[in-house]
Order: sequence, then structure tokens, then C-alpha cells
Amino acid sequence: MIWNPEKECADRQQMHAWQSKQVIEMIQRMYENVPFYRNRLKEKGMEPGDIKSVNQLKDLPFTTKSDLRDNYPFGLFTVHQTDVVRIHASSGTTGKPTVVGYTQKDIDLWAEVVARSLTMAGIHNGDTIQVAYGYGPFTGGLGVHYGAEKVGATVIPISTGNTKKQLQFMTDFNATVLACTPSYAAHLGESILKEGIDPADIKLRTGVFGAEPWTNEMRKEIEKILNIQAFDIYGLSEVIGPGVSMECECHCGNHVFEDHFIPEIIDPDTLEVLPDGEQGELVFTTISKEAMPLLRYRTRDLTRLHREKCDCGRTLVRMDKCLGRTDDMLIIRGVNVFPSQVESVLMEMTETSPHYQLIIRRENNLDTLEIHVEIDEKNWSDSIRELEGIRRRIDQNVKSILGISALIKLVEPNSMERSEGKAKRIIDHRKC
Ligand code: DLL
Repeated sequence: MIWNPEKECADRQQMHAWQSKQVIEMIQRMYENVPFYRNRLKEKGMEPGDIKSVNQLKDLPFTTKSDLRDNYPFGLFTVHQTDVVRIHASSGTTGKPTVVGYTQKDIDLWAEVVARSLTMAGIHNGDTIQVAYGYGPFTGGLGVHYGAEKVGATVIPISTGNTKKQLQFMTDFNATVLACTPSYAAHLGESILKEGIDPADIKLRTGVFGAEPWTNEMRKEIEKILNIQAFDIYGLSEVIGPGVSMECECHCGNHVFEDHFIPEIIDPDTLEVLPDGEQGELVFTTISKEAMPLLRYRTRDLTRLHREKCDCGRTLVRMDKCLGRTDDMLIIRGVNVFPSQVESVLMEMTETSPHYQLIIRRENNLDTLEIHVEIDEKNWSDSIRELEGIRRRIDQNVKSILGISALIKLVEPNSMERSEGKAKRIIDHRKC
């Protein structure tokens, strides 16, 4: 089923016309209400009347996370505080959080795009969805919650953590859908086995996982341990939260709800727009949000766009699975390394568990990469020779993918800290 066929299956011409109309209105609103945008447009010698079509987006100025921080907390709001019904915030690792405001219409729009997303994963009013994303300033919990209610599903708003209670609710309330980060899904899967729960008591059918990068190899692992079909949901608080894009049953990239969020891919160095199929930084312009619309917001996420026909019937542009951020890209001895590359190697091996961490140091002016890998319970051994065999295989596979060597350290099953939200995959001592 398709939640909103008119928008999700629109032909390109219709979509283009809709986007142009919305962009023109949005620029006008930004110019009138937000000094920051007014100044940025003036610096480019532009006025709202100059914008006639969405094709001119490429000539407009970008917005960055530091612009959001500089205008903390409400400097980019285009509406009066009396019209703002909700505020979310994401805490960065440093400095001030980024703040997002919503009018009632924005909240309704958010529920609509999440309803479209859940429907894309085959979720319906007969389902019971356990929402194990965090509820609070983070957008995961409440974002998925409202969309799930909109499709008529029964929501278990359990939030993150308390794994025993998660498993109790999952079995007692017959949850059919699990929504959480992929790393927490992996942890819940292994906890089912550890707690001695009969897999027949778990009725899960579908997983809606996102908020952090995860590879297709990790997908296979989670699907196996939970006996479900896993779908990728993408989003960021600045744009709205979860529901910016979603994977359909064809699993060939995430459909972007481009009638609300227009994506572009740029070269992060030259800032030029790249053609479809080329990898670069994802940029979003929100064209229907009221409280805090964003003009060409640089997400720092790296991906590609595709417009080939999808077998599901939707015509919405697709983005590839987003496997890293420009700020997660490690440069180690001059080589670019993403944690997702390491993940794909580890998840292809049967001896490793889905828990790993990359530790980077600088010693005598040389970068070193240490990879801590947790071994699967079945493969943990007292025999040094056996463990050394596993270590050597990981070493060779990592080297062939990354092109540099790393120090591989095997750690005991269940010894690494489990994350309930976004997993911390990198510890970079060079930045400490
Ligand atoms: O993580 C919103 C969300 C909640 C998305 C629940 C999906 C599910 P932020 O905390 O603002 O918002 O973090 C946004 O997380 O720029 C990406 O780097 C990363 N991210 C989100 N979804 C995915 C995904 C939420 N499916 C940042 N794959 C984004 C890879 C993702 N990275």
C-alpha cells in the first residue's frame, strides 16, 4: 500500500511544478521574517522576486550547523512564538544544541511523512509497534510515535533502555514492529537468546531502524537474529526528524519525500552541485515547514541520488544508504576511513558480533588505528591459536578493504558497552 499515491507517485513535471511554487513562497517568508536569510540573499544580490523556479535553488546560499548555532535558540524561526507548539533539540558533542521549532502544521506534516514511511515498510493498523527510540528532545521517539498513531497502529512508547522490560513488553504485548537504532536492535536480539526467551514468543515481523549509519551486512545480521525484515529510516532533527526518507520493500535506497524536502548532492570542497549517481554531501531545502524552514542545509551526510524507476511504483528520488558523515571520515596516515567499511568486513565474518570500536591515536607523529572487535559467544575460545587465527583473518580482510593496516584486538563476548541510542563507534584521541 502507498500512503499518499498522489504525492509519492507524482510524475516529474507535477513534482517540479509543486516544488517551484513552494520554493517561491518559502523564500518570500524567509526574507520577510528572518534577518539571517535576508542578509544572505542580499549578499548574493538576490531578492525573493528573482526566484521563479526550483531550478534556481543551486544559486541560493547554503545554511550550516554553525549558522544554526549562531542564531541560537530561535533566530531562524519564521513564526511568532505563539505559533510554536513544540521544540526539539539535538545535543552536539561541543557547544550549544541545535534547536528546531514546530507549528501544529509542522507536527501534522511530520506525522504524514512518518505514516508514509511506516506504510512503505508494510506497517498497518493491525500492527503493534514498540518505539524504542528515545523520547525527549531527540526526535526519534515522538517522531515515530505520531506517524505510527496516524497509520492506526498500536504504539508501545517504551523509549530506550531497560532491556529486560523491552523484552517483556515485546513478548507480552505481541509487538510486531520494533523501531530503534540498529545497534540497539542487535543488542535486543542477542539479549533474547541470553534471557532464554523462546523465539516462538517473539512476534516481530518488521524493524524500522535508523538514526545512525548501518551497513547491509549489519542488516543481514539483525534480520537473522530477530527473524524480521529490516527497513532503513533516515532523518535529521534540523530538517524534521525521522521520516525525511525511507526504504521501500525493494530495498534499493531510501525514497526522499521531495514534495517537502528537496535533496541536492554537492561536492563538499567546491560546493558545486553534483549529477545524479555521484557521491557527495547531502543538502536539504525544506519547502513546506512553517516554524523553521531551512535553505540548502548542509547535512554532512555522504550519499548519492538516483531517479531510475522503482518497482514499488513510487517516483520519489532515492538516496543510497547513508554510510557516513564528512565529520566521521577518519584520515589515517593520509587514507580516508569510514567506520562503515570496517563494519561491512566484520559483519561478513561469522566469528564476530555486531559490536566494535575504532580507536585512533597519534604516536611519534604517526596515526595508529586500533580496532576492538567483540567475538561471538560460539567462537570465543581458550585456545590462543584459534583466537590468533580469527585475529589474523580480520587483519587481512580489514587491510584489503582499507588499504592500511590496523591493530586488531579481540575482546570477550559481552564485554563492550552496549548502546541504547546511537552507538559510539569512534574514539579519536587525536581530538582529545
Ligand atoms: O537521528 C533522527 C532520526 C531518528 C532518524 C530516528 C531516524 C530514526 P539527529 O539526532 O539530528 O536525528 O541525527 C541526524 O543521524 O544527519 C545522519 O548522520 C544520522 N542518521 C539518521 N538516520 C540515519 C540512517 C535523527 N538511516 C543524523 N542512516 C543524520 C545513516 C543516519 N545515518
